[in-house]
Amino acid sequence: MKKEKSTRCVVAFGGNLGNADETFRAAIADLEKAGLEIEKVSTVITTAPVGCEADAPDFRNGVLTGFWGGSAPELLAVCQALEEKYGRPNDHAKSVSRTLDLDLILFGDEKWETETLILPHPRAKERDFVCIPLAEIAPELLSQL
Ligand code: PH2
Ligand code: MG
Ligand code: MG
Repeated sequence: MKKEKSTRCVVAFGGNLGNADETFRAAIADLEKAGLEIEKVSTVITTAPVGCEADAPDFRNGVLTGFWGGSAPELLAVCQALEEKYGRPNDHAKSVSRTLDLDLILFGDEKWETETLILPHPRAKERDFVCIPLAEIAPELLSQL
């Protein structure tokens, strides 16, 4: 059940290096330990790389919905710490293959536009690898992208 004062949010996860499904399982368990109340996790799908180097391996992608008791920047910080924990360098460019990418897509109906956080995620609605899994678990949120 949804906790009082918590915000329903969407986190997308992706990766194309190492055992991505195993990394996702571990990272989602860590998100729960950090206080994210997981509502639903989508099926993980294999997707062709978008905007990456020509020889980049296929990605595995999914999304989850959950409830978070803190702020959006606090959840972003947890996501970034987990990206590092699972082997992704901090100064990583968008186009580079990675073990784990955790992107905050929606945080309630909050709009953010800072150096480090833009919400809703600015590219999510053009990305099938976000929209297809989101349509599976929370189709009512697609219109908020
Ligand atoms: N992430 C990117 C760039 N390209 N392509 C796919 N298929 N899946 C991703 O998660 C992805 C991407 C930058 O975050
Ligand atoms: Mg991303
Ligand atoms: Mg990212």
